[in-house]
Amino acid sequence: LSAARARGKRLLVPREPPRARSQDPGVPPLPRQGQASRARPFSLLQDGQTFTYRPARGLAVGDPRSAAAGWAFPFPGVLLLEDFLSRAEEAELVRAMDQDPWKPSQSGRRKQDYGPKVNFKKQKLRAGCFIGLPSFSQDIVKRMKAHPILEGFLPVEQCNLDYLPERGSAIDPHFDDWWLWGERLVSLNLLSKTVLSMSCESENSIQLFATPRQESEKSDQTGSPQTSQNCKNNNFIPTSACENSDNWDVDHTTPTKLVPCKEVTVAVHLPRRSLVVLYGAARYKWKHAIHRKHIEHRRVCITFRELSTEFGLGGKHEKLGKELLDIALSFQGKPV
Ligand SMILES: O=C(O)CCC(=O)C(=O)O
Repeated sequence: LSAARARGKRLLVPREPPRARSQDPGVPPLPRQGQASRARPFSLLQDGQTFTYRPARGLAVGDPRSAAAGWAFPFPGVLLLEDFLSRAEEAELVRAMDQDPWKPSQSGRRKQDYGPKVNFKKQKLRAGCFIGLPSFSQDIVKRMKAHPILEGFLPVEQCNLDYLPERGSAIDPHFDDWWLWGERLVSLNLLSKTVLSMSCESENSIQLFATPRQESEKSDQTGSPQTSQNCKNNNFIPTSACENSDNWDVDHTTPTKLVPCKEVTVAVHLPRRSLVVLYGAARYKWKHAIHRKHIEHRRVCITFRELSTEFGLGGKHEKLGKELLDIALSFQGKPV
């Protein structure tokens, strides 16, 4: 455990309670408001995928074919690493998973769980028949921890999900539990690309900024994201772009406008064999979902979750947390 985590401190962004804020979600203070708005109709409800996340810039950029074209806002809390696994590693992983039975789950999904027995409603937790994460995850966990954002990441649960278009597989917009699971949610996207759809139910507004001409022109016609070279192939160089602190030059002359959060969705394109981490605002302020229409072929997702600070050193349930971590990190598990 890192020193900060050992003290039970949040490493990345302070978690805020789910209360209303005047301005939202995760939009850092930028230039003065009240600049002239562009006189353009803005009926986002017709189009659920209005903004696309651009990993290289940490921005959600208006879809060029929608009314949001020409507008953008900073979207912190997403780390996307392309080509996290090789094709051979992907094939081997899926082969290993397919040797164990998949259980039917909600919304046309199938699942395999490696984790403690939890009753979220009653906030009860025990090891149950959990004997650890699977051996095939040991190297993956080691590799992901090499990334600065995942420093000290100790997964206590792994959930494999299997999506198929023929089953209409999807997952509705949701937050992952806040009592048990810690800040960072780490997912590997295997076998086919998909889109993680981010939405926000807050009553607040988002401040949009008019994008410079060249920013809009960078939007590719396929809707696929542009990814920073620095974030590719695990050769991570922590530049400001990768850290989501946008280097797009916004000043007080940039036109701005406020739009209701509820009308905005952000598409995070997940390439095959990529790893995505949700943390900070993207974890606590935005719900995430996979829509049926974004499952074109079989897709397998592996999500790793860490414990919340309540279960860490100095936390109320430190002893149980340690016990579960010892089990998880023995890497000798089978699905529960
Ligand atoms: O399939 C995914 O990428 C998302 C999975 C998810 O949101 C969950 O397991 O809670």
